[in-house]
Amino acid sequence: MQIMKMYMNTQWTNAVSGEFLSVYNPANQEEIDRVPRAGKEDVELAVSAAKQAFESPKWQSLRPSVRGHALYEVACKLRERIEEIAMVETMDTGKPLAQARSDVESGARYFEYYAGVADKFFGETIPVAPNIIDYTVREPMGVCAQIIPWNYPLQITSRGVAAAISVGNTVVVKPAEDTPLSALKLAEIFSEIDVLKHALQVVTGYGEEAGAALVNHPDVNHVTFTGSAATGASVMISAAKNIIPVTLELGGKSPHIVFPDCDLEETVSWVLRSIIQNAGQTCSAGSRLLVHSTIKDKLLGILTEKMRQIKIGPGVNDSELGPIISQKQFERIMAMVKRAKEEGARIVIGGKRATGGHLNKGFYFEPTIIENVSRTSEIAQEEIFGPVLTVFEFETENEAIELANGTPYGLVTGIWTNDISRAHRIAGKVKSGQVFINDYGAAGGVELPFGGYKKSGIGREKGVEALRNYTQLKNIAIKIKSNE
Ligand code: TXE
Repeated sequence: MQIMKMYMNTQWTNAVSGEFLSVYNPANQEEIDRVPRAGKEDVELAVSAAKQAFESPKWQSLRPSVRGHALYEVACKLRERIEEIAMVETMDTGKPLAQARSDVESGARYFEYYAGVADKFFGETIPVAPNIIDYTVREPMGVCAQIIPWNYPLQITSRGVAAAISVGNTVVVKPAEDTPLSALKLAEIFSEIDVLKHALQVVTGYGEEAGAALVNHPDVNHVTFTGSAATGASVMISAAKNIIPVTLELGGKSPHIVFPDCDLEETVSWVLRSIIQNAGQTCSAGSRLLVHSTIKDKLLGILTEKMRQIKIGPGVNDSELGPIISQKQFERIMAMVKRAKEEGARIVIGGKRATGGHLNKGFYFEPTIIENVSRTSEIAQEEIFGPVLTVFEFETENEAIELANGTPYGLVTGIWTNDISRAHRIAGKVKSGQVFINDYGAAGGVELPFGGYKKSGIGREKGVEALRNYTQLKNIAIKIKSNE
């Protein structure tokens, strides 16, 4: 067990109160580390350091290409330390090591990508009148606060931090209390790079304490939040009081829509992967299977067989399905499945805690398929955040679209058909921020804008689109005097 410090103003510090919070390995519930339990005073120091860093003449006079080059150095250092940081992420989140490695690589990709756009996100000239030259410039917001969840800590921290810094902001990160370690590893990397060492502050602590203090701080100019819709709403209320913009990436209830003319093997493999990955604790998890009645039984037969073979266990053991992050989250999944059963749902496979040997030390949930549920029931409507797939059958294209759109969320949709006209028709009608046709993920796609319709969020992250969040537009008009 290690006692860690947090990072602000280039220093490693304890909380002003001297208090700590414990960090547990979800695979066995053992305490692995303690990190400072930051409160309002610590947030005050972190925001003040970020503001000072932003306003410093050194930061203000940096060429964008120099910032970009420094971000590229972060990417290189993440890749150099991939094994070490992946292990930290696995111990902290419980996720399989292969997934954690892929998360570190994605983190590196974000830094590499935003390193490249640092000097390529520019304004426009606007034709107004012959004697007016009008142009726009994109200026950084200032101090950006980023509240990170526990499901993809390093990836989500990297995507926000890299984008915000690439266009000249400085950042205060508040990682989730369950998983603060990889953000501190990232801070270690920043501390080694002269150009960037003042630009990032990492404050560890609880959401209601450090998180709330951060999003309410009057010197914060933008908030990025990834987490639950309920907390997202409260973050938005805080931001409203200071009239600052928010980017919210919230939950989902994303559907796969499967037609009889799909490539069945390929479809099954992605449906499985999108609900098993990270034990279903993924905002874009494909948690609803909408399948045409004529292939439902065949598809469920293959899927169930594949689910039976999933290797469940601690992430360090090369498993495919790791533990649920915490007892609280595990109980939430159990309770939702129980309520579904009470309402008459049929459990096709799973539906309970996975036990036996070392599994008893963590909270593991069996890969689960549920059917025969009402379209308005909780399990059909609400994010479950576990490896639980709910199945619905449809007859017509319109019914599939209605089902797909029939939840409060709208993050991702997967469409599986070889009829390209049908795929395009549906892509145009589903209310979701991202649509995959005969795929689900587009190879990670740091380049692609990502975000939700409806309660899945506000704004877009990833890609060049994200840079709109982190800049404000200034319009400048110059009158040209006539020489007559
Ligand atoms: O989320 P919270 P929880 C969903 C998923 C999950 C549910 C609950 O359905 O089952 O949310 O998870 C910080 N002011 N997602 O309770 O509370 C907190 O410290 C400022 C989807 O863990 O939203 C953490 O850093 N910050 C999701 C972060 O918010 C506050 C990922 C997320 O915690 C705060 C995670 C406050 N008042 C959960 N209260 C996704 N979109 O991927 C908490 N926090």
